[in-house]
Amino acid sequence: MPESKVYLPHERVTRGARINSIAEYQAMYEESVNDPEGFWAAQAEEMLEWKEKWDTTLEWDFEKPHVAWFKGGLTNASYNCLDRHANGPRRNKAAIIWESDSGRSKVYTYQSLLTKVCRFANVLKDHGIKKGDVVAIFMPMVPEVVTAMLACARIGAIHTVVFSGFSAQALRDRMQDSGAKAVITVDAGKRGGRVIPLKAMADEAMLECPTVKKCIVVSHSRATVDMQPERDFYYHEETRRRDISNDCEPEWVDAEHPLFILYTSGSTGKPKGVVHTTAGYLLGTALTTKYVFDIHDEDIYFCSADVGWITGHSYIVYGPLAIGATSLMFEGIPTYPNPGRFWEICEKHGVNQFYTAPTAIRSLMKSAPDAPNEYDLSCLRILGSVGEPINPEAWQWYYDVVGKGKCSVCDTWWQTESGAHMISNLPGCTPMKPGSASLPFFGVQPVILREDKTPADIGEEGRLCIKFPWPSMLRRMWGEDSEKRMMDNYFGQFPGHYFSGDGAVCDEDGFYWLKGRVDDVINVSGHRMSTAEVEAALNSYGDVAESAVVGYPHEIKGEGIYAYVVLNDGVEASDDLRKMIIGHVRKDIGPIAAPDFVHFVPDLPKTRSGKIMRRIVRKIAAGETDKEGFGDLSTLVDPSIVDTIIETRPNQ
Ligand code: 7RM
Repeated sequence: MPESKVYLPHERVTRGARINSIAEYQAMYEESVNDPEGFWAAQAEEMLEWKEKWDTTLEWDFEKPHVAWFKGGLTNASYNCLDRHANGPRRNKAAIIWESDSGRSKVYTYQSLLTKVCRFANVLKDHGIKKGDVVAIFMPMVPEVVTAMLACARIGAIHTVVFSGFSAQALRDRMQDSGAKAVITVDAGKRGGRVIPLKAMADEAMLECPTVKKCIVVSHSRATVDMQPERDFYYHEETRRRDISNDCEPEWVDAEHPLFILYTSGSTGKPKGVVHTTAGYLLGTALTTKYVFDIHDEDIYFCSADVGWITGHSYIVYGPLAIGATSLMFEGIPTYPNPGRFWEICEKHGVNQFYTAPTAIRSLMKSAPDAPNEYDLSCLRILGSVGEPINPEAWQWYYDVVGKGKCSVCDTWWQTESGAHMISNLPGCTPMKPGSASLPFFGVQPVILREDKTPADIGEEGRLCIKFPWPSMLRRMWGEDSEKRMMDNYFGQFPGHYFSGDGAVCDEDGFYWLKGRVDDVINVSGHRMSTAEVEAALNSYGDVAESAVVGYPHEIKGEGIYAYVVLNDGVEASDDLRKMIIGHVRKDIGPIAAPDFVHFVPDLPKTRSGKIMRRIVRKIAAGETDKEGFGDLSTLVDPSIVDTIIETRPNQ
């Protein structure tokens, strides 16, 4: 491991921080792992409000796997995020500040958000949605997306937010898999000045989703849309109805009642529906928001993620609102109308905590390295990073130029499945080593294992596993065979442990260094993408015989998508065909899955058992041409194909 610089938190961050000495962190961490049930029970009492207390704090068996926290307890996520603040001194505090693509902003107080949520919850009930029903949400970053999520939570319906950058077909797949009863969408989305016809896409998806009986449309862009009678209703018309009440008693649900499903990519072609439950998830997001971002009551917190991803769920909506913070959400993109947009927002609203992804940092560092100096960023105290390992250059720019050397950079490692931060420095106490996510959060027990399941040594790379349950962890996979899929994906590889899919090293100070995915999942601009999923899309194109997709190092995106494509006999490779194939993947999955490279090859390097030798295609994609480093090629059916592929590699 390279010798790294170490930075101590600046005195202005430490002063007033909830935890400002490493000894205090250590003591609390020890307590959390020596008596996890006692620790989490105390936190659950302090951080959440309960209609009724739970019977058992924890049930668990990682061999099955089975995990339940706070069973028998009754609560409601919407109540915890809204009512308890709206009924107290935070009544008129901003819950959500919404900044539009074009630079307008709107403020929703706890009180006003509660009323909106109650009215919309009543609308949903009126349309037949009840506890346990699944509601798909296909919306961009408009304020109503928060209302929609919390309205579902209020009545015990399970939301499944589908990223608005996905295609109609991706939406269809997720609505079919989840058995959604309704979909909430907008007429059209606006991003970076572009208009995306979301309602029309939902229409296309609904053609093949017989379970979806209702579609509620938020009017956002004044776009004309087709409205099908009995099925489609406008949000503004429904929520303004005179027979709709301002009050809606929350549905008190068991702690383990599902709060939402979020689809994420695994190593197979089909996205998995990760199920999160109410109390544990809310507790995990609330506690991490409190300690990792050290949010105080007067702070303004800005997370630049999209609500279509777990980061938006946990750190725009549930975590911040559960602790009564002000959460700023931004409709647009970092480079429109110019690459100073984030910094302009930070200045305009006096942002204290800013949370974004390394890919955005790299892109802004490259396109406008001095832009942060043109704005007053003196309110910033904490700079968060998430989605992939942050490279030391990007870390340094974030720390020096954005943070002026006076902010803590918090590198937060976690996953859709973990629900909340797992490994991160705490801003007021943990020394920062650029590129290391540093130390485990309270209650998190990581271990690094070798492939033979024995523990790796200090400094030795292995697989990052977790050996004890944490409240915000996924509970199951939506759909059939949940236990088997949980075993296959997470608990089967290292019996008795949750396996994250990431490689990592732990150094002599106990700091964790993440090394990226060790499975067939690639990380493109912080978005998880399964290579098998992109291959399935490529293979469904008529002229394509087969394909192999791998990630390759990309300056801005972290990893780019490199596709090897074998065409059917008699089909000529051409630039037009390449464009058509890329267009097909965009339509099938969405623009984020479009290959950066399509390399037409006569065949793929396959072993006698028919497996594509992935390490070879990975190396060639990364630009390696020296076969010496390729390892043993003798098991290939036709070793000469390797030369052909190297010779035909297009220039980047
Ligand atoms: C939150 C999120 C999860 C995968 C995970 C890692 C990678 C995320 C970091 C990171 C190194 C980080 N959820 N990852 N954060 N790697 N350092 N701080 O991204 O489900 O979409 O992706 O992302 O590989 O397994 S996710």
